Amino acid sequence: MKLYGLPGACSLVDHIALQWVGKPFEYVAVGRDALKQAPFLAVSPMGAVPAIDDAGFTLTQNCAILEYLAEKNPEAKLLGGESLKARSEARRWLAFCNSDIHKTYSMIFGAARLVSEAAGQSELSKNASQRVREMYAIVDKHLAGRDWLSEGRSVADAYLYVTLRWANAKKIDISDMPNLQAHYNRMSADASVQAALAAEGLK
Ligand SMILES: N[C@@H](CCC(=O)N[C@@H](CS)C(=O)NCC(=O)O)C(=O)O
Repeated sequence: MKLYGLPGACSLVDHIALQWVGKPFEYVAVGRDALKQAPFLAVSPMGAVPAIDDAGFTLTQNCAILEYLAEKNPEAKLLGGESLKARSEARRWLAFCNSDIHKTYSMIFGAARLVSEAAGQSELSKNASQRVREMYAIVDKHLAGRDWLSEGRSVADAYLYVTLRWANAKKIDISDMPNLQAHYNRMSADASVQAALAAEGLK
């Protein structure tokens, strides 16, 4: 199994998941320029990470990859438990992280791709940051009195964690959200998370 990623990007979610699975895999860091060049485009037509290659089977789109890893390795309980309720709850928060939180960050990271004027870019970035905070407030409320988004630890927790690293980088203040901060600390203390970060040259 090969995982194609960019250090600290959303592919870190899959990297953490593979560490939780605990089976051998290879992490391939794709350079920014290589993303849009033919060899990688043959794997990922959007020129985006994550992508996996599992014995010749290539797959893109983060949720599809995470579901693939979960189905292939049921013993790792990557969907937060065995019950339908636990798995559905993990999928709910996975979708929220991927389709809502992540895509709003894409407007912050990619403001210059979407708007040409500097003033417009900074307005987009400011408003998207506020929107991210509103989404985090929903997650903070859900996490009250619980350790994980679903019944047990799941790939949704890894996704939330990766976006919270972006919050730090983009100075999005979550100091008024104690449950979210506790979740971030819980994930930071996880040996598999630390191993994935170290392998990507991060801390
Ligand atoms: N819908 C895709 C989005 C993936 C995505 O946005 N990847 C980003 C990194 S977090 C990327 O590769 N960006 C490079 C680019 O688009 O140029 C998924 O869920 O996998």
